[in-house]
Formats: sequence, structure tokens, C-alpha cells
Amino acid sequence: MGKVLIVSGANLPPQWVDQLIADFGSAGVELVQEMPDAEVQYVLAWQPPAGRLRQFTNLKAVFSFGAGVDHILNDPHLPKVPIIRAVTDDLAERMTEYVVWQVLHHHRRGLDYAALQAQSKWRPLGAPKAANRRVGILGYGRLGAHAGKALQAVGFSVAGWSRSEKSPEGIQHFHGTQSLPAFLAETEILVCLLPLTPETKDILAKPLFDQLPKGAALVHVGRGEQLVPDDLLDALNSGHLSAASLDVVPEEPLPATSPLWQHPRIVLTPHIASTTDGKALGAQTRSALDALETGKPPQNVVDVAKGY
Ligand code: NDP
Ligand code: OXD
Repeated sequence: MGKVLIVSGANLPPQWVDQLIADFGSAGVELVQEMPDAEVQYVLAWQPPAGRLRQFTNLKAVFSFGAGVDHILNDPHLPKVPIIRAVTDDLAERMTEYVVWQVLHHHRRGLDYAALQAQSKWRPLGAPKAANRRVGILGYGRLGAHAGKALQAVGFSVAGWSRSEKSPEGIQHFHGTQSLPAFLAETEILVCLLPLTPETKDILAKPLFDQLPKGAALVHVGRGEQLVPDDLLDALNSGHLSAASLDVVPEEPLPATSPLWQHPRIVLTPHIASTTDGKALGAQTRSALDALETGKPPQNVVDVAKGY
């Protein structure tokens, strides 16, 4: 079984890397931090520096450390080898926890009660029950569908939006740009779980916000570059949107000077909605390596033309 070289443009904490190497090892995958370029056949990539991957002349496949692959596809010199993204139950379960947490927070007016508590005010506020609240998921893929089913189980009325047609049970599904207005018109809590592509960049902006009903809330867990922060601030300040949870923002870490930090209607988390578990990714990588080394097609190969 070939070794897998870690290639990252970000500074990874040494203890964290040691744990990842141990987790991959327990799945039967030898993960290494150094080896001669000419011997590299497999890479585990996280924000690889542009041009670095093409230096591996014997490369057979690239494994993405994340579910999103924008951090790899933005390399203009990308070698033509399969790119395999992270797709594990663990990643979906963690994402679902986050989405359900934030959707319930806005559904049950968590920010309003926090403000009342800060003023020592005992004031019951109304809220519809979940069945009468529509949650719309932009990007009804692996993670979106997992979160959608959990929200449905809580009792919410759930809708999804994708590129292609789908018929999830008990969930209204929309597809394509022509159906976006109808999807948005009914959505009271919007969850963004889209991959970052040229089509989805800046999608969370005024034209989209304007199509949501007044008082709608946003839970953004896709990619930061899908959001136009000034348009969000305008929509919150005008009262058109009631609240937003942002796990991802265009510049990460978010600069201390950003007005997003102090906004009373924003919940901020530092890109932790779901984090890749070393053991789960190790097991997925092992299956993919088994397939690659026996000439079978690996699963979860990215469609580079579509961009995700
Ligand atoms: P998938 O590829 O399984 O799902 C993507 C979904 O988006 C699909 O339903 C796809 O449609 C839809 N989509 C893509 N482009 C468009 C478009 N132009 N118009 C309409 N629908 C579109 O990805 P995952 O669910 O695994 O992951 C989604 C994203 O979540 C990742 O790319 C990443 O950016 C983000 N993420 C964030 C994390 C965090 O901690 N904040 C953690 C993990 C992931 P179709 O099904 O028709 O192809
Ligand atoms: C991912 C992420 O794409 O953590 O997996 O953002």
C-alpha cells in the first residue's frame, strides 16, 4: 500500500499532525510528512500551495482533508489525477448537530431571550411550533440531506435546493436557478450548505436576501466567499433578516475589526460546524487506496468541471 504525503499550505499544529498520523496508521494507511517528490503517488491535501501538486510527477490521486475542495481546485496548475473528497458519516453527523443547534436557536428566539436576560426582563415571546416553520437548505447534498432529515425528525417543514432533480421523502425539493425564487419565498430559516464554485460565490447577497420573507434567519456553514457581509449587515439592520449564524466568513480568521463580531443579531463560530475526524478519514482513505491499487474506481471523486 502506497504512502500518503501530507501537503498543507496552512500551519498545522505538530501534536494534531501526530494524532492524524496515528489515526491513519490504525486504519492501515501510512501517512508521512516528508518524502522525495518523485516517490509521491498519493497526497492528503489541505490548502496546498498553488503549483505544489504538479511537482509530484508520479502522482496517482489527491485526497482532500475536507468535504469542500475549493482549496484544491483553485490551483491553476492542478494535475489531472482523481481528487477524492472527505465523505464520512462522522462529518455528516457533526454538521447535523451544528445545523440543528443553530436552527433551533433562531426558531426559539435564542438571541431575543439572551437580550432580555441581559436586562433582567422576564418576558415570554411567541414562536410557532416547528411544523409551522419552513427551513430551506441551499445545497441538498451529502451534508444537506443528512441535516434535512434530522430537522424533519424534529418536526420542521423542510425544503432543499440542488442543481439536479431529487425526491427526498417528505421534503419539498427544488432544483436549478429557475426554481430558486419559489424556494426562497417560503424559507424562514435558510441553511447554506453549498460548495464554493463560480456559481455560488457571493450568492448570499442582497438579491437573494430580498427574496426571503421578512424576519427570515440565515445559518451559513458552506464557504465564506459565498457571503457578502455588507449585504447581510444591511439586511439585519433594516430588520428584513432577523438573525444569522456564521460558521464561515470571507476572511478566516475574521479580523478583530469586523463589524460582524459585535452585531447583536449574529452568532459567530470559527469554522467548526463539522471537523474531519482522523479515524473516519483514515478508514475512507484506506478504502480508496484499496480501490486505486486494484484498478477499481474509487468513490467520492470530485467532478472538476462542476467544481465539487
Ligand atoms: P455535496 O457535493 O454532497 O453537496 C453539494 C450540494 O450543493 C448538492 O446538492 C449540489 O447539487 C448542490 N449545488 C452545488 N452547486 C449548486 C448550484 N450552482 N446550484 C444549486 N445547487 C448546487 O457536498 P457536501 O454536502 O458534502 O458539502 C457541502 C459543503 O459544505 C462543502 O463543499 C463545504 O464547503 C461545506 N462544509 C463546511 C464545513 C464547516 O465546518 N463549515 C464542513 C464540511 C463541509 P447536486 O446534488 O445536484 O449536485
Ligand atoms: C470541510 C471543512 O470542507 O471543514 O470539510 O470546511
